[in-house]
Amino acid sequence: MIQKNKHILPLLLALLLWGCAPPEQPFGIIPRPVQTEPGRGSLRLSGTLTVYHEQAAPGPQASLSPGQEASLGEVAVYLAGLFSRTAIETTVRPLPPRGRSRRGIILGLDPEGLPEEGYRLEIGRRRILITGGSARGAFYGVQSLRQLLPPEMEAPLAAAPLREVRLPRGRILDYPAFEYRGMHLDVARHFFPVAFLKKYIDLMALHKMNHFHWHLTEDQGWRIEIKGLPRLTEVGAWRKETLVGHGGRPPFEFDGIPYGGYYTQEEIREVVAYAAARFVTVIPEIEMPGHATAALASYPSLGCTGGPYEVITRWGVFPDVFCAGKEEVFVFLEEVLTEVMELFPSKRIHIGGDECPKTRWKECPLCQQRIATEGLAGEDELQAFFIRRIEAFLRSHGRRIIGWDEILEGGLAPHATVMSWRGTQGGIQAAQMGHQAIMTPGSHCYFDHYQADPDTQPLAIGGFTDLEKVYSYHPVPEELDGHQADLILGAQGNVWTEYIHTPEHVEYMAYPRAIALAERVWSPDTLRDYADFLLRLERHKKRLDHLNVNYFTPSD
Ligand code: TNX
Repeated sequence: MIQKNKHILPLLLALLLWGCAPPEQPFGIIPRPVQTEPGRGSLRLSGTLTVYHEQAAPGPQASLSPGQEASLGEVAVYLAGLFSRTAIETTVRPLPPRGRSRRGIILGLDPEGLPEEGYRLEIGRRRILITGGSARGAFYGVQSLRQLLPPEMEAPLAAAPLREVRLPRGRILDYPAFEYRGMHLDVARHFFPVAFLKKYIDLMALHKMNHFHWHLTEDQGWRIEIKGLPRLTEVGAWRKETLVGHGGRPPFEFDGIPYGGYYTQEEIREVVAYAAARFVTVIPEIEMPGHATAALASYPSLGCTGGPYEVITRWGVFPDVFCAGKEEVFVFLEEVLTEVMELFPSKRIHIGGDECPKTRWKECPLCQQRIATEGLAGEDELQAFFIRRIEAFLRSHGRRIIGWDEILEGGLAPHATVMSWRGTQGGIQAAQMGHQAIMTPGSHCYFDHYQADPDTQPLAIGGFTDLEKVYSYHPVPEELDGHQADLILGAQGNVWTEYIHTPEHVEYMAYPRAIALAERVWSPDTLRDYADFLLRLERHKKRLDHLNVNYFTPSD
């Protein structure tokens, strides 16, 4: 009897533990891969490691010119770079013919067998094989592999470099559910340095996000150098002071401290190239016709009244907007957009279109004249006319526009993509009209909202969107199916910065909510499992710690 128990007890215990084991979390990768097949044992890497890639070696010039996507060779160099803080020495080489059985890491391509952004990752006994539908897909395979490597490898200052690394054996097949997986950052209400933008982009890439929406112009500041229009940054990039506390209603209190900054064209090229090397497309936003006071302060004749105007020092929606009756406004915007197109190779350019009060237009003889000569029904149609003209200009240069959902009012410009922010209705309407849409509803995707009890949190704009709510979001509204559902390109997290002054605070608001969204836009809905996500996130936090990310934790 006693003898028997000896064997049965551990067995029972094992069964019990197995029963209570957390839901299967193969490899712990975030976003969760489509298919995983864990193997037995591990692969040990030590000493020297060769990263092979099918394709020619990268040229001597390390940085990418705009519009050019990184090659497989460049992905191999990026991968080798992940080992730079270990004692493992890496070499990058083109794969010799019939060399697929070599030891090391092999990057290959299978454009026929995989979606463009998809990949297969196989960790075998002797080698690691990453096959992408394209270099982009291979890059995502590398990001998954990165998450299997020890988090200490991310640390800027590793105490003692690791001499060896063990990886769990197995296979992964993975590809995204949505083609647009975005994060936005408002650099106009508060300005953030290039070094931080690079970190922001790096974090996006780690979670397989692929669009950075760079909100560059606002009432409170113009942040992009336009060579032909120097006053935009001489005047428009600076405000005399900033509101203190919440801007809901007067009396307002100001800090009396001048504030501003802008990105030179050289810096913008640097950010765009940095993002391209991580397969992140940068979408610039130039706001029009509203949220444009900083531009009007620089060139007052662009407004209906002719000014004078001042760069705004508090938050909200302001009445002075670009005049829709003056030809010079379109000449100005075409000049701005021509320089913008030279800097940003993205197919889509965001032209804002949100929150444009019609107060000035109603009283402006030139706007009223435009309404008459164009046979427009009123100010809403005048806004639609404005957007349509800009859309036609950009389309004649091979670009498409994205606009906030207000661009639906008064008639949608042809080929416009709608960014649905006032709920999901704008996205639904756009898709029903045969237009593409990107979902960023305030209810689930606004990371400037509170994520915990406001009494425990730094001042925020309002709202309440916790991690679970973000994770519950599915970008395709129930109202749509078939072809209309396919027009929903994906979703984006927005970080408006009225109440966010520092990079650390941006991270606090964006993380981990951005990770929850990343999983919802990458992983199939059938794999949605919040409990499993939380378990993986807990482990993933070690990596974020080594990356020095100031993410929010519920106890804060
Ligand atoms: C609305 S979202 C705005 C922004 C504000 C944001 C604050 C959108 C198109 N317009 O100007 O910063 O709310 O949450």
